[in-house]
Amino acid sequence: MRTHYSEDINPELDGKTVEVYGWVHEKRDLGRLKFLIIRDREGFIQITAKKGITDENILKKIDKLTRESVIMIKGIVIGNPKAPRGVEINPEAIDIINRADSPLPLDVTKKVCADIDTRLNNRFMDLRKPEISAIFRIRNKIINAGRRYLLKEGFIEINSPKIIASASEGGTDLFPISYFDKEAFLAQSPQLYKQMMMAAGFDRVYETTTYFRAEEHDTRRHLNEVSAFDVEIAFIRDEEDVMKILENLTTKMMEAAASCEKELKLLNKDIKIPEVPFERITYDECIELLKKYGKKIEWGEDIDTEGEKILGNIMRDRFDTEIYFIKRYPLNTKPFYTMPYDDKYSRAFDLGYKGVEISSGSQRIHKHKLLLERIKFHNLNPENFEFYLKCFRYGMPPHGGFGLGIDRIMMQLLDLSIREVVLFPRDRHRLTP
Ligand code: AMO
Repeated sequence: MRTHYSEDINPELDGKTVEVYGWVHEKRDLGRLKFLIIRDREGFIQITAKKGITDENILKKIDKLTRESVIMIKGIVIGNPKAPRGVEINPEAIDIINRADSPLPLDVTKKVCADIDTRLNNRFMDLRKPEISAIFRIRNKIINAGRRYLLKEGFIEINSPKIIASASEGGTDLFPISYFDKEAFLAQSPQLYKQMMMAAGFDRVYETTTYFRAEEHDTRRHLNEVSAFDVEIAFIRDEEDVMKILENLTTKMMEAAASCEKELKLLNKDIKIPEVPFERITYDECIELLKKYGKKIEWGEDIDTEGEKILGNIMRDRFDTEIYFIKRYPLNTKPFYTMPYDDKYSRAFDLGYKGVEISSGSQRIHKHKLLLERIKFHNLNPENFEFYLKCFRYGMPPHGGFGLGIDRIMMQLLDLSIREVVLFPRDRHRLTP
């Protein structure tokens, strides 16, 4: 049985017998002295074997070991100022649990140097690097912090279907699947279902969910399978009530990331915690600002990737903030369920972080007549939405919500590409591993 993780072994344990399990990270043979560096989930520990002192059988086993083999070492802790962290183990027993083949498909001892495709093709190996697993420990922390915050605020976690019969965000980005004798798709969003939960009287729901998006993008910020927090809140006054939850949720997630000192040190990153409330600018102010910086966007057009990037720089330089809301978008650019502000504008918002959209949301339409009008305006067939529209005829409270991309917030927190913060990313070219 494991008695210690590597990191827990310190000079104070001098003389104690310990049992550690892990991978052979490095092996050095200096003739009379043989060193092993064992890596486990928490870090490294040096094993030092000496001819004349260490049992001959153990020395022979060490000779046969290949890098990345899985082993057990039982031995005595020795405080030694020359060893890494001032401590090493003199082995008394070694068990080669599973010998690794060589050569290795990827060198775990090197800092990130292989290209991203080689790394992703050998992801299990890539993830053995402490600076890579650090990304996923941070990810774990921010997801947990998000959940904790939402639960504390009275949200109920739901699981909506991922096999659906009709689109929620418009029809073009759906992956069709074969579903017996029917047409079906992978869900691009829990949108319609989380809204239906408002009619069901759940008041506040969230889902840690997957979006499947058949978008043709091939960029550092888009994937075809996305993780997100999807949130919906009833009895709101307007979109500002939703934005308050989103800015608090984001801050809690960032605080959790900032608390991962060991991981951030490995990644050489600092995280700046924003102040609440976040800066808010309108879409119109946004295109005015962009125009001043030489980026022309026609009113009613989406702010493209370049525009988003420039805006991120403007917000940093002029408003001293990395995170900001853009609100009051033109109505007709937003999905059918978005509440109008007036004839021209909507109650939709996006959350930008260092020049990338990490979340979008809105107050929703809760009146059946208006919703039907907007569905028709978007050239969608109301018959396909009957199961959803029905909820609006029998007591639907005012409501709103958002989707917060977990992959997006991670990539922006750590200034990495989206493929690096997802275990097994799915993009146009990658379906395995
Ligand atoms: P939207 O489509 O803007 O809104 O998605 C919400 C958030 O999900 C993330 N995201 C993506 N991340 C990586 N790759 C993609 N292809 C991708 N698509 C989306 C982004 C984005 O801000 N139903 C609405 C949300 C709502 O109003 O509640 C929706 O899905 O971070």
